[in-house]
Amino acid sequence: MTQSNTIVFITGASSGIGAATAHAFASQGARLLLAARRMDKLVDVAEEAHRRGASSVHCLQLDVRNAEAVAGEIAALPAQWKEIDVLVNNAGLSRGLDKLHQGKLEDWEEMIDTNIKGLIYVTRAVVPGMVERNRGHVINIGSTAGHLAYANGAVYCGTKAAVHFINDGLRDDLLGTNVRVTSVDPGMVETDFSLVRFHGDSERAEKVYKGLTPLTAEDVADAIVWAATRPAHVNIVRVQMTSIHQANSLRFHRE
Ligand code: NDP
Ligand code: 8X3
Repeated sequence: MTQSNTIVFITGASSGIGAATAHAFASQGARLLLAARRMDKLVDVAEEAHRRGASSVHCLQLDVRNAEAVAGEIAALPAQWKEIDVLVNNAGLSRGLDKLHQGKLEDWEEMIDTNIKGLIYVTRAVVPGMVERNRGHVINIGSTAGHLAYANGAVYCGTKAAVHFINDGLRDDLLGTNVRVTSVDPGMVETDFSLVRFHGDSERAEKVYKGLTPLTAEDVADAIVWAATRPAHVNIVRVQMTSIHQANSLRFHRE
């Protein structure tokens, strides 16, 4: 159970796993700091979080790719929001499904800038306060794609492999403090992920989930909240999870 004064900061909270995580922590009465670029969507998530029991909610319009904005917004948080207990580094995306020698540079750059650099910027801004207070928990959203690369996904898989090692390196860096570091690595989850990957092509996005039962955003949120609510001396290193219709990032069962 999360304490009602626990501050949970979730990046990419406007949709999918981030929004579900906000709602799951809201049901535990947490205080929520929600960040994403689309403020209108964040406001909807915040309203639902209030309905579900969040103690309070503060929304931040933030593009995690902008290092200056990340540092500035976090430094400028009102005093009552500064002591972040749980950081969920969830903001991320895939763009395109192409061979490396044929894809678009701007797609590769957007994924690297968001999934790797954005995660590092937010971590760099939030973790010093956790170390100072000697408490906190960083939960990074990795992927099965970070364990096993699939065809046409080299850069996305590479970004999630980077999250895997940044997660493990950070845990080592924080050894001797009471700050915990966890990676939650899901397989296929039905969210806007494929719609974003295919630049809004909904027909192509729907086909990704055809004939199988994917994970839901709520399934992943459940694992995130579980990891965050273990006793303070327990550090869950990694939660790797797939639906029953997926064995790893290459093998699926479709009806
Ligand atoms: P969604 O597209 O539903 O959500 C992605 C979230 O990331 C949105 O809230 C979006 O907000 C935010 N985001 C993207 N770019 C930025 C940015 N530059 N700055 C701030 N926020 C940003 O997808 P998911 O919920 O599925 O994805 C969440 C995470 O889960 C990602 O890291 C993804 O890689 C990972 N993941 C997803 C899986 C899946 O199959 N769906 C499986 C494994 C991992 P906005 O656009 O408003 O900024
Ligand atoms: C998202 C899961 O397999 O679509 O990280 O890349 S997958």
